[in-house]
Amino acid sequence: MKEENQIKQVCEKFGIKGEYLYYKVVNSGHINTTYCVYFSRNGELKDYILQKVNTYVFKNPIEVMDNISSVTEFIRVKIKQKQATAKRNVLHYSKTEDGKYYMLTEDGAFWRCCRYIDDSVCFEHTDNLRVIEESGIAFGEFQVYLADYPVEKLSIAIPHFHNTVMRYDTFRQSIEKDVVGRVAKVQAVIDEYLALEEMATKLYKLQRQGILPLRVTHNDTKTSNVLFDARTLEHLSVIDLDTVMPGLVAFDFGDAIRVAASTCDEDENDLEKVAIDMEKYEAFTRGFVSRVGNFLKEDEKRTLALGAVAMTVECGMRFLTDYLDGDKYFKIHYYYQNLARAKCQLTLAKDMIKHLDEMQAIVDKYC
Ligand code: GN1
Ligand code: MG
Repeated sequence: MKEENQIKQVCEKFGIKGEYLYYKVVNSGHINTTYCVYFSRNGELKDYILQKVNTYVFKNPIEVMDNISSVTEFIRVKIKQKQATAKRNVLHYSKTEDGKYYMLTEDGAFWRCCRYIDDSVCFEHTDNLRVIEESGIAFGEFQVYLADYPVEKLSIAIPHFHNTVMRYDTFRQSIEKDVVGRVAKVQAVIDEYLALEEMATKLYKLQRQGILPLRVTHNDTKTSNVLFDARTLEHLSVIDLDTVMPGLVAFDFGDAIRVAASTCDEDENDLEKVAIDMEKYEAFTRGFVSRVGNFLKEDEKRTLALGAVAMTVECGMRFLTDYLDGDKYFKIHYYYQNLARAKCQLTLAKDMIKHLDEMQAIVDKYC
C-alpha cells in the first residue's frame, strides 16, 4: 500500500477527525519511523505524531505501550495538581475505537499516535546554554515525577539495556563472529574500546552490589528527547518514553551529557572537533541537579560524572557492535555511519576522562 494511504488509514483507526492535509517524515531517531500528519478541523490546523515502532528492537511493543500510557497518566495527575492543564507538559497518546493505544496494519507494522504539542520545538544539538540548562531541568523533573512510581508495574522494554557488562560480552561475540568481515580494518578502534572496559562497567557493578539504587529512569536522555516552547524556549515535556525502566540516575545524567555537552554531532567525522564543552556541561548539570540534588544519595551524587563516561563508551561500543554485525540495529544514512559514530563517541569519552575531576567538581558545586 502507498505510504500516504497507510498513514490515512492509521489516522482513521485512531479516530482523528477533520480533513487530512499532508504528512512529513521526521528524520530524527535511529530506531522508530516517525511521521508528522496535518489535519484541518474547524478551520484550525491540527498535527499528530504517528510512529511505526521498530519491532526488531522492541520485541514486546504492547508492553512498551502499557508502560508509556501508565507513566504518562501518572505524570499527568501530578501536573494537574499544580496547574489547570497538563496538555503541553506530558505526551497524550490516542486510543483506537477499541480502546487500544496501538494498531496493526495488514503488513504487521505496529503503530501509535500522539498529539503534537502546540508551538513546540526540539533540537538535535544546540549551542544555546539556556536551552541546555532547560533540558537538564526537564530530565531532572522527570525523575522527580516518577520518584514514587511503582517500579514493579513497569515491563522491561529491552532487557539489559544499560547492562554495560553484558554490552561488552555482546561486543566480544560480534568481534569473534565477524559476520561481514569488518574486524581487521577497525582493530585499533576495537582495542581502544576494550581498554575502557573497567571504567565503563564500574557503575553497573556498583548497582549489582547494591551500592547504587535503581530508580525509574528514562534511559534515552538525548537533547532531541525534550520539547521546548517555540517562543520562550522553556522546557515543556520529555518525549520518547520507550525505554522508561528501572535504571541508574547517573546513566540518565550521563547519556544526556554525551549529547548536550558535546561540541559536535554524534557522528562527527573530523575528530579534531570532538570534545566535551565544559560550559555546556555546567549548564546541563545546573538544571538537572536543581531538581534531583536534594533527593539523591551521596553515592549517587559521587557517580554522576562517571555516568557520562560510561554512557558514552557504551553507546559508542553499541554503534561499533552494530557496524561489525552489518548495521542491523541503528538506522544509517551513509554506509560507514555507525563506525563514524563509534569513533566520535570514543574520542568524546577520552576527552571526558581527561576532564573527569573537573566534571565531578561541578556536580558537587550544585549539589
Ligand atoms: C537510539 O531512538 P533514538 O534515536 O532516540 C537508542 C539509544 C541511543 C541513541 C543514540 C532503543 O535512540 O539507546 O542512545 O539511539 N535507542 C534504543 O543516538 O536503542
Ligand atoms: Mg529513543
